[in-house]
Amino acid sequence: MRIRDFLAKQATFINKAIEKYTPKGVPEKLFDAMSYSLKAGGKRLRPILVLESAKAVGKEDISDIIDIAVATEFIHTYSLIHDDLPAMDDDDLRRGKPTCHKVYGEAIAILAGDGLQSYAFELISSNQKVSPDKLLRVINILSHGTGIYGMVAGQAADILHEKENSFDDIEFIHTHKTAKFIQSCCEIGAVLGNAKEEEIKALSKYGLYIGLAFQIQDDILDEIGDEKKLGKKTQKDKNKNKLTYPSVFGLEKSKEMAKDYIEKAKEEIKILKNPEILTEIADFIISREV
Ligand code: GRG
Repeated sequence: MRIRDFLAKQATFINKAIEKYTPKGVPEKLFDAMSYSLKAGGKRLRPILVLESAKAVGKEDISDIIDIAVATEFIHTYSLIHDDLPAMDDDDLRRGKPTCHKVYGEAIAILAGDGLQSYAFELISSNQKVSPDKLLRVINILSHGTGIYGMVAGQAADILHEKENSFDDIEFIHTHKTAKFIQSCCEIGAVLGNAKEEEIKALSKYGLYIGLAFQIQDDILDEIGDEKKLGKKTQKDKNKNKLTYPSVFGLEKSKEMAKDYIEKAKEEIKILKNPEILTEIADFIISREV
């Protein structure tokens, strides 16, 4: 099966799981806003990486960790809702649909994001099948990768930076805003798959490298991507004078750099029992158009 078909099948599987784990019994408008953004589509890459990383180290039955994979998509959706707010990127369209705050207003959109974030950790800590020590490690990895040492730090740097065309700035932003979360998902899958420490390290590096390549590809798509396919406006970063790989290194060099990261990622996972799918996911990251 081609990797695109495989990923589409996995996304359908994750969508069903999202439906199952979407929190019930919350005020109606808050529920509607959370569920609107969760159902708006998306590649579901982060939960897929959790599950495929676990399988790559030999886990065969993943039925006990699906809620944990879903929790990563809840965090991702929160970050997109907040990223689209007027105070941040100020976007009207996401995944081809009006952004959460355009439909439900800013206050409810902020709360929907907050709710998804905290519920993600409630969901993980409520898992009864994985041992408590493993769950604690998962929570530590995820909060580190998405919080003030990861995604939130990167978002702050992205907003606060003064454009200097410096490699250090752009590397910090991309590593923290995007790559660390993706890295966390691969590490979490490794931990849940009972990986040895050297395998966790290999998946951690794999995650970091594909995460960096992922954001470089995002920058490239912002520059030359198709608005219809992407479901959002392009050229936004350029118009806002944001620090991106193409703005610092040019388009061709950016493509080369993304490819180099993908080669390094694939090299790292050669030691794993089943590296095939993750190898194909790595290649997909820089060939994707959405
Ligand atoms: C703490 C108030 C507050 C806000 C935080 C941290 C943050 C908001 C936003 C940063 C997250 C962000 C937008 C990073 C960019 C990463 C990126 C390329 C997102 C798009 O991911 P895809 O392509 O999206 O996986 P789909 O739609 O496929 O799920």
